[in-house]
Amino acid sequence: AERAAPVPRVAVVVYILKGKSVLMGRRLSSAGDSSHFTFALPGGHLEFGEEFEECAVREVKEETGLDIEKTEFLTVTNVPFLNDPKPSHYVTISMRAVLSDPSQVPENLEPNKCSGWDWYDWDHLPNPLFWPMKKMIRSGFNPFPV
Ligand code: 8DG
Ligand code: MG
Ligand code: MG
Repeated sequence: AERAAPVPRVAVVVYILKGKSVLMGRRLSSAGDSSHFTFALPGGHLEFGEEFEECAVREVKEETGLDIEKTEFLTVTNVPFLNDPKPSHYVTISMRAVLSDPSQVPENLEPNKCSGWDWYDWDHLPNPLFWPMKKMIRSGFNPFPV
């Protein structure tokens, strides 16, 4: 059943770092409707009782088949999608991680939601980026360790 009144939800997204690259795929559906086909990170909704790290590991496994480690909190952003056909609002937790085994290859396990995963050089990110990511990067955000 639909909620009586909309509320903000918590999302966890993951910058999987490999050398100077991050894993992204084109979004095909779900919230952020107006930004269909934009490049975004793996991630999803925090479940009841879950740690951010657990959610990151779970969503990455569900969406890409990849096993990650060294999962770390980076930052939190406020992400309202008020102008979407079905308005939503997320408090988005950004995490970073690396592959447990660097030879692993991502699989597109949710082809209804994503066009496929690939690695993109941080200095040559693809366009168009999902706007929450674009906004973070424009404000100087960088997921790589200094
Ligand atoms: P789930 O059922 O697996 O829990 O959800 P999902 O289908 O995987 O959710 P999602 O849309 O992938 O992620 C939840 C929300 O997180 C999304 O609607 C908006 C917010 N979000 C951001 N930035 C990003 C991003 O870069 N990638 C993804 N996937 N979601 C993001 O604010
Ligand atoms: Mg998901
Ligand atoms: Mg997702």
